[in-house]
Amino acid sequence: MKILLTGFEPFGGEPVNPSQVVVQAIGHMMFENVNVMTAILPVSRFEATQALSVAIAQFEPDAVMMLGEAGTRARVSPERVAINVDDFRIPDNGGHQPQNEPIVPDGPAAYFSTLPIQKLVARLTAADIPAAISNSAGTYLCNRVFYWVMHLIHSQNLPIRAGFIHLPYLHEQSLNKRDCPSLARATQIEAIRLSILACAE
Ligand code: PCA
Repeated sequence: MKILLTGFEPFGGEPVNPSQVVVQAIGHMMFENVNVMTAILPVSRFEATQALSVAIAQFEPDAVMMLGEAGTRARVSPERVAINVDDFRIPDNGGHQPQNEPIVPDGPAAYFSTLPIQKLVARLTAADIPAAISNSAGTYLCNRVFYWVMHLIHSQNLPIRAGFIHLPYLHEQSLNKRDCPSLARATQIEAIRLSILACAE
């Protein structure tokens, strides 16, 4: 089985992005029966979706697991749904800040994740890793790439399962913030290793 695993570069003034750290660590691991390909996406509206389209065309994966940072979350959060709206709270790294614009004009309002999100939460929880399904991926880059990939799969009828998982801050990011949740680097890496194994079953 081939899985494309993606993360994002840092944004919003943060020195690192947990999704980039996790993707790079997983990229060095060996999996039995799973061929993991990785890509780090720019936090820039059109470049991010372009990079994803290229990676999917190149790798022809069986599954796409996209990761991103959600700094306010305390848990690893498989997302349930992607919605057809770009409404950026802050400009992306390319300076774009669309307000209330469709990602795909005339596209459907939303797509559900086709990753086994209940199973992922159960596996992580069983491994003592805080996890919960999230019902909103926001309206920034993460929701955008999630929607974009689901639309590509549906419109081209591709045999690919796909979804998005948000990660909390790493401890190093929360140290200078008051009462800010975070998870250890090793815990986040293990969460995604277990998620890949669960998806490959
Ligand atoms: N998180 C942002 C975009 C990049 C990232 O890692 C988001 O949640 O949309």
